[in-house]
Parts: sequence; structure tokens; C-alpha cells
Amino acid sequence: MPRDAADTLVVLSNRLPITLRRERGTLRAEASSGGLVSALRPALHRQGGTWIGWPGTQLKAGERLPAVDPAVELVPVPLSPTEVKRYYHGFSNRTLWPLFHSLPERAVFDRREWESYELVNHRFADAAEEACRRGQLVWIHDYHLLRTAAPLRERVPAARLAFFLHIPFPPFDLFRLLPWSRAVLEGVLACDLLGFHSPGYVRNFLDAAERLLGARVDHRVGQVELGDHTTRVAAFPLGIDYGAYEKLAHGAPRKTPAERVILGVDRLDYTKGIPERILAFERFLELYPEHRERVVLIQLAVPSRDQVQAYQEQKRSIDEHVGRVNGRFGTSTWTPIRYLYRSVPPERLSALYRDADVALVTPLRDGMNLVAKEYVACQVDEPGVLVLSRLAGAAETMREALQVNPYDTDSVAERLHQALTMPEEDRRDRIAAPQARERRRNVNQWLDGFLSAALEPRKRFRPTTEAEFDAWLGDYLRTRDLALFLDYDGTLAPIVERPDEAAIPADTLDALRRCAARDDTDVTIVSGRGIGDIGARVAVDGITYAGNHGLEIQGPGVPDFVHTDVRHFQDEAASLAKALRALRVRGALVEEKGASLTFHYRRVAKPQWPDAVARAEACILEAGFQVRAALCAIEARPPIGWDKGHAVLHILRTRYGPAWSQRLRVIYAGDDSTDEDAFRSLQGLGMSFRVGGATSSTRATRRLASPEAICTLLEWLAARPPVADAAPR
Ligand code: GDG
Repeated sequence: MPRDAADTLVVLSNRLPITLRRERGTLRAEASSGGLVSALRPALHRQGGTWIGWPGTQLKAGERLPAVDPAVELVPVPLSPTEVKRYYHGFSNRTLWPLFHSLPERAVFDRREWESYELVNHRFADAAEEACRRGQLVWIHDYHLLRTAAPLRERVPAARLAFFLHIPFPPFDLFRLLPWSRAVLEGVLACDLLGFHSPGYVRNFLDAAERLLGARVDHRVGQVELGDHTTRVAAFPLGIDYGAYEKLAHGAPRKTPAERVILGVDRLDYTKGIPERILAFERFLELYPEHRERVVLIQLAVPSRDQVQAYQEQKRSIDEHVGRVNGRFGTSTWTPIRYLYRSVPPERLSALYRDADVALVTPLRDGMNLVAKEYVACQVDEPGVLVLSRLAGAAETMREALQVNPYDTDSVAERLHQALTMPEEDRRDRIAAPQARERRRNVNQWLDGFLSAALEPRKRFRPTTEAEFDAWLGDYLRTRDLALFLDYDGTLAPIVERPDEAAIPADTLDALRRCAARDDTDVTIVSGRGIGDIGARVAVDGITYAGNHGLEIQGPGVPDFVHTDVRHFQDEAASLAKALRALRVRGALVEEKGASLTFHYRRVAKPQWPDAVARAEACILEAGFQVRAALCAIEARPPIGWDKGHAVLHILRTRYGPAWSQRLRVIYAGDDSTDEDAFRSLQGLGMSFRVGGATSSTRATRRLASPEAICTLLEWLAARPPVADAAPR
């Protein structure tokens, strides 16, 4: 490697820039095709670094990848045939691809394929971990790897992670059809920067993050806060290597064409709208017979994903359409459609672009579409006309093209006629501006823009404001009393080294007192701590306490409650505490809480954590207790079918009667996995907030970054106007 690895880039994409094929036992390397590789190859060559991806075939032990570029180290990620089937042909190409292109009826939802996708994404994270520690930036590409950033972030918390999506991000109503939509969002939100081709996709993503995850979103700045992690989200429209195409177009041999040419160039993919395009060409020949025998449609279709059934069907459909039109209109000297099912070398492609009178680029949906840009760059002689689908990302900037709706056969036919009869000076007017723009916003500019944004100092989301709580909760609380439930550690009190030193900050305590003093607000503290401990720590008048994860409850309006099984498990918990101490894990702390206990390992030396956790868990399970992971701690809970969720519902029912859900509003805030039980119980019945914890999933309605946000929530609750028309209590 010529460069210092610390300055280099680590790129992850499904495919390496070369695809290997095994022919009669020997490996052959071919350049991979498609827009992603077209964009990234020059970029990585310039920057230098590591490219991690699937080589397209199984490598035998000791087999090495051929070097393609001295500046780029290639790292293969092996995939088994089943993984290729499930992760690649399956979840990536039968689920995400059609759904993200707004073609949901083509999407297949299969749990096994999702599981394989998850597994392979973790494998990519494994392959990238070492390079990630050395490199300056890890740049993950495209829809195959939406779940790779989260495990990388867990393993290398300080890593710089960025992601670019090459395909559209669909509107919320389509995205939510994906059963794993939340996991997908959480996966990419582990990055520092997310890039899309267009502002429309950015809007769709922000909308989904806000509505599906309850993440805080700043639509104006383009920021998402998930737990305590902030991700910047922005549009970086991809450009091409303009100079290279222009040069090829100048250099390619010229010959005088016999007919005028309409050109289509695509991977053979149903999103590219090739059958629809042929129908439009057929309509054009019907409507404008003067073009017959004078115009040909050259359609180049590069084989792609030919093992997926939908692609085989698409190919058959194209074959049929081509056959029909050629049979219907062809003569002994003229074939209307020249259809090539293969790829051609770049020199030939640029000559085709240059000599085409019209480029017919009509995808049904396309992230960007580089063909449109390449065509423009190759118009070095008499200019042609670009007819471009409005549903391609490229249409957002290529306004001068003749834009069409690819589903509207008649209007595509009319636009074709318009393009072929357009005077030369009009054609020049329409090509000059996009040429200048694409020359300027080329692939290097895209690369510089993305990389400098990815390496900018991190900006945290501004702290949560009272105005935000007003927007989220104002209407909700206007006419009903409030039952407010709050967890203690990590919610009211920041997490500290030693649990006995945890305390509520003065301003939070003051706001809590003011909330508790209101007639229309009842406060309950729900904690894993023993009831005596939590009562003494909070010590605010008029509050209810649920200790030991709700096994014990005391407070105004609720008869004192101790779960019937508690006494039995108190003795057992005491023996378990002894057994845990006997493990002699240095730095570990056992907190006894009556019928349950907590094993804290925050102060154990970090390398010993896995061992300490494994031993403690084994000991707890041996004693017949349940294990619950908490923050740097393990909770040992008696096997009683009662959790914070049960406790909350018990309090609500006993205190307010069976009709409680019609009489009052409920808010619950908590920070750890034991609070998830309460979030689940309250789904649809109340509002809930999960505090901190960026990577874990939650059932809470919204997320908040830290206990400071809880302080703001309490200040807003304390100062809100009194309930307008309170239901009788
Ligand atoms: C995805 C997104 C997004 C095609 N035929 C030949 C050939 N090509 C090259 C073209 C162009 C590339 O393949 C196709 O790029 P597109 O952008 O049009 O489409 P996808 O492959 O679907 O790419 C797309 C892109 O990623 C980048 O983010 O724009 O929306 O779907 O570069 O020139 N190249 C050669 N011979 C061929 O026969 N040499």
C-alpha cells in the first residue's frame, strides 16, 4: 500500500469492483458492471484504501484476488451458495430492491431471507472491523448493507461511519410495509453521515425515522437523533467521470449512420421500464408513420441478476415485445428495434451515445441514472436530445431534458417525435446547461463533497426543548389528568460509577416536586431498586413508589402491595447474593434488593467483562432466577410473572378504577430493557420515552438522548397550563 493506511478510506459494497468466475477450474476476473462500481472505481483509485466486498464466487484456500489497482487493497467477503440465494438474490433483490423502487407488489417478505441478510451484514462488519480501527473513514454502500453499521459501531464506538444509498428511499407508506423497517433504520442510523441522491429521498428517510422510530428529527438541518447518537442526513447527487466520457466520445471512430438512432442503455431490470419503452416506441411508429424506415431503436440490455425469476420473466417479456414490433413494422431492409443482450466496451458505448439522436431513458423508478449523464457528456458533435423519466433521480437536476412519465405511452411517443424534429439550435439550448452542470458536478466533486461532510467534526443535536415537548404532548394533555411514571437510574438520575452515589440533579428534583404538587398530575417512580432505597433517594411528598421492578408498591391512593411470591424468594435471593460474591470477581458489586438483586460489573476491568458476565449469569440461572441485562449490570429476578408493565397497570387500575384509560393520560419514561415491559404494556394506552441507548430497539413512542431531556420534560410538565376540563377523579 503506497499510502498511510490511517489516511485511507475503507469502502464496503456488496460486490468488489471485479467479479470472479471459475471456468474449467481457473479463476477469471471481470470488471463488475453497474452504476455503483462506475462511480466508486475512480474515487477509490484517487483516494487509495481498502475495498471490502463479495468476489462473486467461492475462493479456495490460499487463492488470492488478482490486484487491479495498486492503490486499492481488495478484501473478499465469502458467501456460501445458500447465503447468495437468501441474502443477495433473496432479501436484497426480491425484497429491498422492488420495495425501495416503489414496486411493492413485486416484493417478497421472507423471514429466513431477512435472517440471512442480518447474518451476512454482520459478516461484512467482521471483515471491516480491523480496517475500521486503522482507517479514517468507513464508507458503506447501498441497500445490501443496511445492517452493517450497527455492529461496527458497537465494536468500534469511535469509528467514523458513513453510508450512501444508490437507490431511492421510498415514501413512508411503502417503507412501512417492510416487517423489519425499524431494524433497517436503526442499522443505518449508527452512522455519522447518511447520503442519498436527492432531497426527496432525504425527506422520505427523515419522515420514516421520525414516524417509525420516534427519533428526534430536524428536517431543516437534516439531522436525526436516535438515543444519544446524532446522524447527519443529506443529498449528494452522484455525478460521472465527465472528462473520461467526453474524451472517449471525441476519440471513438465515426461512421455515417444509415438511420436516425434512438438509444436505450440499461441493466436488464424491471425498474428500467424496457417493455414500457418498447410499447411507447411502437405507439410512436403508429402515430408518426413518417419515421418508419428512417429511425431505429437500439436497445442495449446488460444481463443482470439472471438467476432471479422476475429478471428471467422480464427478459422473456422484452424478447416478446421486440419480436412483435419488429414483426409488425419491419421490412426486408429495415428492422425497427436492434436489441443487444450483452455489455459493450466503454469505447463502443461512448460512440453509441455520441451518435444517438435521442437517448430514451425511461426508468419506472431510478435512484439517479448515470446513463442520462453519460449521454449528455458524449454529445460532442451535433447535439442530440435526452428524453428522461420524471421518476429518475437525475430528473431533479436535469430540468432541460424532455421529461416524461414512463407509464404514459402516448406522451412518450409524442416526446420522441418532438425530439426527432427539434431544430438544432433548440437542441443546443437544451444540452448546453446540463453539460456545464455535469462537467462541474462530476464524480470527483461528489466524492469531495461526501468525504468532507463525513469527516467534519461531529455536531450533536441541540438539546431537547420545551417547545418540542409542547408539540409532542400539548394536545395530548390538554383535557385529562396525567399519571406520570418515571424510572430512576439513567432517567431521573444520571448513571454513575457506583450505584449508591446516583442522585437526582437539583433542577430535575425541583421540577419533579412542582409536578408532584399539581392537582392534575400523579407521579410514580418505578425502579429496580428496593422500595426503601428508592423512597429515601427521591423523598418527594405525595409520590408513589414501585420498587423491585414493581414487586412492591406504596403510595397515596394505592393500597400497599407486595407480590405474594416475594417472601418466598427473599431467602433464595440472599443465598444467590452469597454465591455471586463467592465468585470473587474483582470490582464487581452485588446489590441486594430483597427478592431480587443486581450484579454490577461497571468497575470490573473491561477485558474481563465477558468472563464476569458469563460466570454471573450461570450462577443466577443455576439458582433458578431470571437474567436481565441492564447497563453494565445483570439483574437477577425471581421467576415471578410480574414486571414493571404489570406494576404500572396495577397502579392505574387500583388507583383510578377500570375506566382509567378513558379518564386520564399516561406518560412513562425509562432508560433500560426492564422499562421495555412497561412500554409494551402501555402501547396504544399512553406515551412513552426511552432515554439514551442508541443501538437497542425500543417499543417506546419516542426517544430522548439523556436525563437532561427528562429534566426539560419535567419543567415543561410542571409549567404547562392546568387541565382544561378535567374528568372527575
Ligand atoms: C444504481 C442505481 C444509480 C451499462 N451498460 C454498459 C455499461 N453500463 C454502465 C453505464 C452506467 C452504469 O452501467 C449504469 O448505471 P445506472 O445509474 O444507469 O444504473 P444502475 O446500474 O441501476 O445503478 C442508479 C447508480 O446505482 C449509481 O448510484 O444512478 O439509480 O440503480 O455507468 O455506463 N457500461 C459498459 N458497457 C455496457 O454495455 N461499459
